[in-house]
Amino acid sequence: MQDSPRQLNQIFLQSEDCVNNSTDVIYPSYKRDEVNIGIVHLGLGAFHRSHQAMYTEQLLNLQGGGDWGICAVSFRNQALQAQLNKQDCLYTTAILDVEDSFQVVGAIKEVLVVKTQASLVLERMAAETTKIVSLTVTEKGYCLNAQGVLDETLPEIINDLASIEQPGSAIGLIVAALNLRFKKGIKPFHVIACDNLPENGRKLKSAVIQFASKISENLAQWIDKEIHFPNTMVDSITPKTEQDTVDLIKNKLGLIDEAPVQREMFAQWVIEACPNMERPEWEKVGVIFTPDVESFENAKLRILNGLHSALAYIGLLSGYDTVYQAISDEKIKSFLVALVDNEIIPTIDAPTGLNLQDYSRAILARFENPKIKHLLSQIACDGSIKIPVRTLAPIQNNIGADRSIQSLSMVVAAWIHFIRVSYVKKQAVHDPRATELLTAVSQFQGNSNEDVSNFLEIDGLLPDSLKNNVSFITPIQKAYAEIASTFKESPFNA
Ligand code: CS2
Repeated sequence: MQDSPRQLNQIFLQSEDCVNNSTDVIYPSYKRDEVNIGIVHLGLGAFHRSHQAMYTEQLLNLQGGGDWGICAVSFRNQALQAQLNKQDCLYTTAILDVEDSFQVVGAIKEVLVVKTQASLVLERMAAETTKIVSLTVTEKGYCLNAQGVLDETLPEIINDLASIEQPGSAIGLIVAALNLRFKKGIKPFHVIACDNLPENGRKLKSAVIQFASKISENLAQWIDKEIHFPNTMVDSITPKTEQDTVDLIKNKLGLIDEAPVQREMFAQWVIEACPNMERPEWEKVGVIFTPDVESFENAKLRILNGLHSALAYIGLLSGYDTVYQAISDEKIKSFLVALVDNEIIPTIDAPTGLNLQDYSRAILARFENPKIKHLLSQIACDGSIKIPVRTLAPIQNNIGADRSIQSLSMVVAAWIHFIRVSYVKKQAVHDPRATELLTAVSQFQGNSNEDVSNFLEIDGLLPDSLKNNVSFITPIQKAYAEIASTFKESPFNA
């Protein structure tokens, strides 16, 4: 460690070849200057940098370089672009476990921002050298309606359809770039969706084709025929970067990094195997390629993300701030164990060789990592999109199979309470449907049955099979009343 901290990019000045020059941290071991960009990634959140960019970095290290450098695109975050540019787009991933470890990542070669550089972004996406466009734009970035198809009433889609040369949404950018390639006779790129929604690739493909057909039917057919949109499952718990992470890197490594990321040790990436798809050989660094992504997706979305949402709403109502605090409450932990064993696992067809009970226990243990300060409020956002996938889908399966939905109903009821409490306390609700959710709870009269029924009638919130379905609504009403009367605002701590 140095006496006075060094800027992250200065560590390479001493060594022309970017070789390891410290034992405390892994540095890029390839000639970074010789790496060309082959991937454009849309959505420069912490998760991309802690996950897909890390896998790509490991491959670059293993193969001594290659043309799979990343152009990472943020939609709006000019501050992050400035920070990363200052350090030659290098950043540190802090892996927080019993023993912390650190890796300086060089895979991102360029950072662009759609808001200020839309034409450069399109140019990069349309370049022949770009073979892959990947995305982490969160569930709402797919612009889908409750049926999982492109929602053409969304303002960003209306805008992009009206001016396709100046797109602002991920779907608009993909179609505009493909249109340019199509017209110039350039082979298309393939698209890898990396967000937490079931059949992410398939849904994105149909949204892209639906959008493209409004521009040109030939373009839509070309996309349908030529482009792979593999389904994927992505996993590694990555809380937002905090000042703590910046300080940790400065104190432990003697490095000034304004834009590090933090994550847990565990990471998994499962990608649907597609024949003849030009892509990095990520399988060499542990990525699983399989025809059966669906069972991995379902297991992860319903167990990890499902338990996360349960923890978020129940934990926040109980007065906790982080996943670690909430899971340390024995009552909450026992609730989660019963929820997963009795009402989630029975709804999942396990991927071959995976024992779902062991998988769920390993996930609970991951939540118990005291070094990961994962804010429940971060997980609680966008409930109107997350709850249908994580909670309503297993509820539908259980109703169909005549199994209990008692614990899952508590999660839905806790979510409704979370919205109500946010309204009463005038706390912002981060959700694309925040206005409708807040309007619904503002009209609550204090009668649980009516309040819940009215809330669940919000247009497009529920899948058709659950609308007016007493097998669904009655247990939610009961759970809502139970939380309200027995536990007040601290349901699991009373
Ligand atoms: C979390 C996920 O914020 C959320 O909704 O459930 O971001 C979760 O941490 C990741 O999917 C873990 O891989």
